[in-house]
Amino acid sequence: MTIVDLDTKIPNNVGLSEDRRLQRALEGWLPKYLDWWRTLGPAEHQGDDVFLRTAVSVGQEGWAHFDYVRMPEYRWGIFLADAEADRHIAFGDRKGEPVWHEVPGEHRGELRRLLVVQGDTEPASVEQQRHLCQTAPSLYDMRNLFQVNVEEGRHLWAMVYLLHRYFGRDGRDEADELLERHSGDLDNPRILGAFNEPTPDWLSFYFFTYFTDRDGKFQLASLRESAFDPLSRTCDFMLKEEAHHMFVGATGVGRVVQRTAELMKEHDTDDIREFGGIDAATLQRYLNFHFSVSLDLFGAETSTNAANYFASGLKGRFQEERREDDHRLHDAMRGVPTVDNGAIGEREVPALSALNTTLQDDYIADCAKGVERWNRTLADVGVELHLPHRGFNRAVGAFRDVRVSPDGTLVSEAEWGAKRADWLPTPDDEAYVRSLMQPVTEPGKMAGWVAPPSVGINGKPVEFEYVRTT
Ligand code: BYC
Repeated sequence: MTIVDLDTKIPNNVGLSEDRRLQRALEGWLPKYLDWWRTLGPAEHQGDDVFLRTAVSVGQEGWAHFDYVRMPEYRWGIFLADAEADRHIAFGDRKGEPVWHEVPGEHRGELRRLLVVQGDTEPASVEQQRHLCQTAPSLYDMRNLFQVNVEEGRHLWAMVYLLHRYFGRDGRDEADELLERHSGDLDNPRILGAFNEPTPDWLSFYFFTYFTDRDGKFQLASLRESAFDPLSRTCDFMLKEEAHHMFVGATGVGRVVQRTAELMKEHDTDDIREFGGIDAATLQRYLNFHFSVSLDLFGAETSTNAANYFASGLKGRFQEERREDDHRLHDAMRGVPTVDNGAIGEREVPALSALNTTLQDDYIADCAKGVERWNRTLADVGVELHLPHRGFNRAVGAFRDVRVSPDGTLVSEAEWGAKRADWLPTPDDEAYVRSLMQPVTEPGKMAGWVAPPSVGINGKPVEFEYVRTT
């Protein structure tokens, strides 16, 4: 069990005080991070007490502490899950060899790239969400937003630690650049597409945390398999925090769906806007948007990058060790979607080159579970939500140059233009949703478009004062 040091400037269980150079370098990055947090973190409430969870340990029990804290004073720490004794590489050409505790020279560039892409998403999401605190539907929700935000900040720290510790000067430069790119910045944007989209309202936030944070779950789970042990242990611990982010998305959308169903029943109509609800058709369009931009985050269906990451042991598959195959995939084949001669089809390719599709399949199956749950709530009022076809509204991969309807039919540009407003959020939807975004800051009160949660946080009641607004 690693020693947890909570009394230093940077709480950690990585023995920072024994490596003065590294400690000084990270302490030098800290003020830059805090500047970024103050400028591009939550737009308000930075001076308020927020009831937050702080990671203080990595054990099975009691790894987190809940208390009021002002966000800039949050104790962002560096935590690696406990090392697994005698761990061996579970996949790829070096399967069975001992895992690495340093970065092999030949994989330096690829590993750095993976850390930078992962690290870049964390502050990006905080930037995307910075204005949401001004329109929170309740103090409970505002607190959950801030919890997600501070933990994305900690996940940035997790990647910055690895960059500083294992990549020398290049790593330090990359760590600085993680604070210099900004979501939506025309000159210096974030690396991946979905992280440059705005998150202007709470409906978008709930769908973002459901779909986009879930990409995070699957990418982190793949990186947890890595032969580079410090990355594996870092991701292992990040996944603990990530679970709450998906809870926020799943229950957030679930609560909106519940309110929608209640209003439809009460007024016996689909058109519940005049009663202050979000109609199912609008929910479907938001779902279509967030699902499709999140699918882009998996890269192209076939990818030599993904094949190389796997073969060399850098990035495995979701739940690699539970899979029943040889974990090397030299001879395995699988189908991937294609668009050929005006038709959507499938072709067989080496499974190694199709690993982005394999991860996407696992992701889609996981996404479908929430939709099933929401549909149980909607069953009473006779409507259903659906995940659109994987080719719908894609900017990356096989479908990037074609138009596909939500039910998976190739359509012409003209048909797309005519139907777009049925399939993706319209300016009218966005204006309507925005009109609902009136802040509710009285403890226990809830905006009218979303049902209250069934339980509060950490045993507190829903009406607890989760943020002491001043
Ligand atoms: N946008 O070979 P390909 C999270 C680039 S979310 C822009 O198909 P590959 C979180 C690609 O980089 C999880 N560019 O891609 C969630 C490559 O460029 P180079 C984040 C894209 O490498 C919510 C080229 O296109 N973590 O944690 O197989 C809140 C060829 O592409 C995009 C990770 O993603 C795109 N969407 O797969 C907070 C894990 N897609 O190298 C946090 C680390 C592809 O030719 N990243 N490109 O210049 C990876 O494993 C891989 O980089 C990707 C792409 C899966 C993203």
